[in-house]
Amino acid sequence: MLIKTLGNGFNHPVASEITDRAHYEGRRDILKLMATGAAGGVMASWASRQALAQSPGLVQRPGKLAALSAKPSTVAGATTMEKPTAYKDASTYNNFYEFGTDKADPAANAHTLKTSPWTVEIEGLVKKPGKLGLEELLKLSAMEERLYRLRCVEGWSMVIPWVGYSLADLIRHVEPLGNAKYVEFVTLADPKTMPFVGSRVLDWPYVEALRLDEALHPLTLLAFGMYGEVLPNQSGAPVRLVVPWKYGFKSGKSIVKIRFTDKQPATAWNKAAANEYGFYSNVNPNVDHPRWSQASERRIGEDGLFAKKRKTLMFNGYEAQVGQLYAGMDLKKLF
Ligand SMILES: Nc1nc2c(c(=O)[nH]1)N[C@H]1C(S)=C(S)[C@@H](COP(=O)(O)O)O[C@H]1N2
Ligand SMILES: [Mo]
Repeated sequence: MLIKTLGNGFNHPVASEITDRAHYEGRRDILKLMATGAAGGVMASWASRQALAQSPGLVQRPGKLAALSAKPSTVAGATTMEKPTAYKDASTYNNFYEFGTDKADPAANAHTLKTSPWTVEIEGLVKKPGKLGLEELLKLSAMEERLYRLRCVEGWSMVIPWVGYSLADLIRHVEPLGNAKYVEFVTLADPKTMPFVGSRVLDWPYVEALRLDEALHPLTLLAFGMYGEVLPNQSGAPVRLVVPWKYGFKSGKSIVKIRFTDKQPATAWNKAAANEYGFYSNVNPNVDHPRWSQASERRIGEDGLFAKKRKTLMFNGYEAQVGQLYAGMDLKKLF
């Protein structure tokens, strides 16, 4: 049996299946079963997935949500021919410093994150400030699936099928004022559920920001899911940003506030080490990190530790789509 219907209306693969079937390809069979009704049709409400998301276990998957059913994106550049990273790798090797600084820490610790109820507050230079509940956010635009490369500043990369919609759809909804030039993303900092908030690694909350035109670029994704399912906590549930042409740290996880400003916001990594992490942080193989090269990268799950690395591409391979945003800028100075 592939699918077990939980009392709370949640469908998910049983544990023994998960280990073998953690790959994206495998999921398709499961979805087919669900579509034919063989698995029991009831889709979970947002709240009812809590029980599962909070159970510790590295590759336990949160499951599907009707609101997340997505069509492949038609946005230019939103799909790559590259092979998606296995779910198991993408969900157990990442950064979410609120849960620890080791790559395995977020998957091991983020089960304490409480993702429901959740609101995102819209602040600053907009016509329509206020709070948006997660359900409102989910309904704001049509969900798309996008296969994006994401490259960490540390030199590893992944290819993940995200589910969400262009952040631009939310921005247009709240109507920025003429003097809004930047968009700041403030993420959750809850010392009760996030064991490392309070450590001195970073100045909490984790804050990131984009120039308004970067935020409006159709590739900038407000993501609610990955691999056709709700985001697992360690990947930034219930809502995060994905900015594929910038280093991973620009993509804030578990966002609680979006603020429109006229001044360039101070961002967490820039405050921590301004000489290492600039405001733009576009993936640029020609600008080394002061302590290491950025010319190549290791694809998680595919290349072994000693395998030949891949060449890192300018703007992480999205130059055709986003290069224009930086016309005339000295990207060595404004790194
Ligand atoms: N709130 C928050 N968001 C965050 C981080 C973090 O520590 N806290 N780490 C960033 C970094 S450095 C990377 S590489 C990506 C990793 O995200 P992933 O789960 O998509 O791999 O999340 C980014 N977003
Ligand atoms: Mo990163």
